[in-house]
Parts: sequence; C-alpha cells; structure tokens
Amino acid sequence: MSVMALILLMAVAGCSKEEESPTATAVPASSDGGSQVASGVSAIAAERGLTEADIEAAVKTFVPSGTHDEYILFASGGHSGQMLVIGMPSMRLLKVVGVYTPEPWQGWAVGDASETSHILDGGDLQDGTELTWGDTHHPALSETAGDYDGEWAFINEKANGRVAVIDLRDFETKQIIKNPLSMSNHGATMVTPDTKWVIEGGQFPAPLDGSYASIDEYEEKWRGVLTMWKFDRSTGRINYDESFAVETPPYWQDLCDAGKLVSAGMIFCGSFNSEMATGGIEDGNPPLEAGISQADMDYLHIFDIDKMTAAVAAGKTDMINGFPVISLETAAAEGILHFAPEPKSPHGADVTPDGEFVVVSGKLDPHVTVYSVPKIKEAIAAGATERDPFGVGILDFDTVVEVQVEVGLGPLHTQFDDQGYAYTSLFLDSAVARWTLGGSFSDLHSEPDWELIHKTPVHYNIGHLVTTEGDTVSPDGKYLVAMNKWSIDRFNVVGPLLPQNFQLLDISESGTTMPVIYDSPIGIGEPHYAQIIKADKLNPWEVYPEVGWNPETQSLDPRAVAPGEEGVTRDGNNVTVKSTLIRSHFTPERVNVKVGDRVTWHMTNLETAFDATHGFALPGQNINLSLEPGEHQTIEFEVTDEGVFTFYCTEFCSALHLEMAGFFMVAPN
Ligand code: CUK
Ligand code: CUA
Repeated sequence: MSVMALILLMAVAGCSKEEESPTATAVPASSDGGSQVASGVSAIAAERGLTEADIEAAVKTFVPSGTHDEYILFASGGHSGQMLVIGMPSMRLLKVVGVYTPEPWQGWAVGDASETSHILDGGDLQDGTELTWGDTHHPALSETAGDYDGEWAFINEKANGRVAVIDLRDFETKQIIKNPLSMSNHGATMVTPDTKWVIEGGQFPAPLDGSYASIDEYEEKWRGVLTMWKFDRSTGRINYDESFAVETPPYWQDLCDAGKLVSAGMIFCGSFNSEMATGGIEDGNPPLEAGISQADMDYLHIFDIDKMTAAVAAGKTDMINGFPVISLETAAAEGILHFAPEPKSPHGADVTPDGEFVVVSGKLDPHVTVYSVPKIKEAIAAGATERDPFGVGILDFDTVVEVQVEVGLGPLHTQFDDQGYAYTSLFLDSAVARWTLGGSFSDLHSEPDWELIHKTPVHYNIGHLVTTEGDTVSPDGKYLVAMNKWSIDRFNVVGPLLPQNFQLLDISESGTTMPVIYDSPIGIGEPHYAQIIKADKLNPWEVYPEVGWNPETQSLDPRAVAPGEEGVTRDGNNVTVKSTLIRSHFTPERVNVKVGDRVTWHMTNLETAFDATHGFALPGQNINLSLEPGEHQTIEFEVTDEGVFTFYCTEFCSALHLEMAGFFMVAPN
C-alpha cells in the first residue's frame, strides 16, 4: 500500500490526531469517500482490526523500500557486549557492531589469528585473562562545539571497566582499553563538547591498585575513580599516556554528564551509597539495597576539568599501576571535586542543552531536582561550609537547587527537545513524563515553567529514554525512544527470556500529544542507553578508499596483495600465503602446509563494487573473516593437526559463490 493511499484513507476516515486512543474503533470497511485505493486500504484496516491511531502511527513510521531512515540510533547492546545501529523512524536494525564480544559475520575478533582479535585483546585483564563478553551501557557520539559530528562513537563496558572507540567511517571498533585502576565503570562513556576527553566514571569501589583489602577496611582503603581519557582525533585513538584519573570516596558513583556552554569544563556524576554500606545480610547486617538507601541524601559529584589538568601539569599525581592519579586529598584541597546533596537513591544526572541546569532523579523520590549551574559556581566561589569524611566540600542544597518538579514514581533519566520540554523516564509508573523547563527555555513553550504537562504510558519498566540529538546543544525534538526493560505481553512469546522493548514516541507536537507509534523488540542483551543522530551527519564509506586497505590502521596496508602476486612460499617452518579474493574465486586455491608450520596469510579483497563482500571461513582453525570491498587482512596461526580442510567464502557473493572455495591441506611432519 502506498503512503498516498494511506493519506487518502485518513482523509476519508477523518483520522484524528488524538493519541493513545485504545477506544478508537476499527476503520469501517465501507467508505463513501470514493477512491478505490482508499476503500482497498480501509478494507485491509478493517480486516486487521486497525484503528485510526494505528494507521496514523503506521504512516509516520513506514519507510518505503528503497528509501532511507532520517535518523540513526546508536544503542548499547547491553550484556551482548555489542553496539546496535537502528534506523528511525522505521526502527529497522541496520547493524550489530562487534565490540566486546566476538562477532563472526564481521569476522570481529573470532579466534586468535586476526588483527581484530588483537584489538579485543587490548582490553584483556592485566594478568592476561582474556575477556570474550562485555556489559555495554552508554554509547557516546563524538561532538564538535557540543553537536554530534558523526565521526566517532565510544562505548563503555561495565563488568570489567573498559572503554572502546568505534570509527564511524566503517562502523568498526578500533581500540579497546582496560581501565588500569578499576574492575568496573558506569558513568561512561560521555564526551566533552569538543571530544577532547572521553569520561569514564566508576561504580563499584575497590582498592585502586587491584590489591586485596578486607571489607572492614572499606572506608580506609576502598576507593572510587573517575578516569579522563584523552582522545586524539588525528590518530583516532585514546592517548593512554596523556590520560589520568581522579580518586573519589567509596560511594558508588553513577551516571555522569559533561557540562556544555555555561557549564563547559564541568562534569556531573550522580552517586549512591554515601552510607558506605557493605551488606553482609548473612552476618545480620541490613541487605545492601536497604543499607544503601538509608540516608535522605547522596552526593552529586561536581568535577572541574581545568583544575584537574592544572594539578596533573603541576605533577600533583601519584602513580598507581603506572597510571597518574589525583588523590582524593588533592581533589578535595584543590577544589577539583565538590559535592551537592541529591535526594533519595539518585540515578540520572543530565545537563540541559544550554548547559545551565543539571537534572537529577532520585529513584525513590517522585521529583526531579534541578540544579542551577550559575548557583553552583557561586557556591563554589563562596567556599563550601561543610565537608564529607574525606574532606570534600559539600555545597548547601537550598543554595544550589533551582527547583524540584514532581513528575511521578521512579524517575531515572532525562532528555530534552527543541520546544523547551524535558522528558523523564518513570520506571515505577512505566511512563514518559513531559515537563517544562524554565530559564532560557521559558519562551519556547506556552505553559508555565517547571510543570508536569503530560505522561505517556510505555510498556514496561522504562530505563533510559533518548530524544533525537537529545544530548547536544541543539536537540531536534522529533522522536523519543523509550528503552523499556520488560516487554511482557507486547510480542509473541519466545520462551521465558523476553526481548526488551524500544518504543518510539512522536514528540513533535506540543502539549499533551505524545503518542507511542512503534514497538521494536530488542532480542540481544539489555540495552541501557542510546544516542540518536541525524542520518545526514554521518559520512560512512561505501567501499574502502583503496584496494588493500587495512581497517585496523585505516591506511593502505604495505602487505596488500596485488593481482599476479598470489602464491605460497616457505622459509623453514614459516609459510607465507598471499591471496586475492574476487568473484568467484580465491587465488591460490591450494595451500599445502605441514603440522608444526607457522602460517602468515595475507588476503586482499580486490572488489571495488558496493556491497561485494567476501568471507573467509577456515574450518579446524576457528577462523572466519569478513573482507569488505578493498579490505586487506593478515592472519597468523600455528598448524597443529593434520588433515584436509576446505576454506570457503561465507558471503553469498555471486551465482558461483558456492564454488568460491579452496583446499588447506596439512600433511604430517
Ligand atoms: S543505567 Cu541502565 S537504566 Cu547503566 Cu544508564 Cu539507567
Ligand atoms: Cu565470495 Cu561468496
């Protein structure tokens, strides 16, 4: 059915713009409107029991074959360890980018032989333990002057404290770094408005040098940490040697956000467990969740980047595990870290697009608390009157808070649009709250400032939410995605483990109109956060720039194999294979080696046509590669078992794809 037909149908059926109209009746099959096309569509709608609201939602989200989505959603893949790339408004899954977990389709880090495996190895633990999964939470798109520039993405890994860099020219992971001080992170990754720094906030405290300390020494020896990774655009890598960390008290640091515009140079991180509860229900202590939730207030952490870098430049750091760390004592004394009290088990901390306010939600408080950055700055300048047990200055709550807005039960995260509204996810209410901002946003909406306007129910147990370009200095305000933890009855039952549910909301109208227009099941991990960029800001390659391109270095590989150079050569036990791939053959097709040989295999895909990818599967060696047009890969492995193994192309690349194969023959030594 065409969009035109649907529009005709809506005209005929008199579609209302009312949202959430569960009582709306199915469109009548007969229409006196005239058009044959329209009556065909209304017949379909009647047969399928579709309401007018359903049809309107379908028209808003349908992206006809051959046309592209307007926005791209980069979502965390949760404990799949990957990053999801989804088109909007269609919500079609475009790619699962391999990050912390091997991904065979992309040949990403499968086995030990490839260069992508070595990138994943960059995140191995200090003792060499290999990690093959991760728990991703927060992707961050690179920014220029506070706006997404479409060049890079970063994503954290909570379980083992890692950070990854993804190049948006080819949507491949280029670097994975293991935090040298912490086994976990959470307020990660966020970038400063110029992407000079990639922020990795911590979560679970522990001794920073990785040593053992009894839980009785929690207050004395366990510590939190905020790590500042210096990103170098020219190399496309985090520069480990210019990075550093700030020691924090053993509260559980949580979500962070970087300041922008008036708050540029500041970092805000929520925290919980100012009680420093350590559990021990088995010893008669309150369980962790009760112990951690006793106090009325925890601490919003407010960091000053300029003061940090000044301390680093002045050598006011200690080396822990070979990494420079600003001690908690120095952070407190130099005003690098201040606290502002935040109510009742806080979670999100989100900076408004103008940088003037920080919105914090307490999970057990029906209000969001809005802090004023100018008031925070004044309070810091005036000097903190109180200090926590570690000497960190605490700002007076009433002095720095602008307002508290009652939004509903279980508020978590907040996003923004271009109409002066904020949107807060309500976990317990299973709803998205729309409320008005004051300050510079006052003129953008017609309602009073700081007031709840509307709640749209979502299904169910929403965690994060994300609006189009919602973390930038200029959000687009067209769509919102509710990232729901539970889907319950929304989809066909696929066994007891259910998919998450991304629900698309149309937020383009003001006031109380904010309908859900699409449900999208996410059957891979538990995505936490996402960011949405206008698709035309991305400038990805269709094929690699030159034949023989190495995606790991993003340059022409000197080992690239040109046509005519193919062959197998031997030097003692070292066998070098030079291969080319083009529809529909590998050259050479016969590779003879012996048990005990060390094989170095260079492979160049000679294709320059859009989408002409070849795979390379080598049975018996745990190897699968994806060679995209122009791509070069070199793999190295040792041969331990005799036998004959047929390597073949894993991408159906041509009519004779099944014939694209060759023989890897291992003779006894
Ligand atoms: S956290 Cu998951 S819902 Cu890791 Cu950002 Cu809030
Ligand atoms: Cu190449 Cu199939």
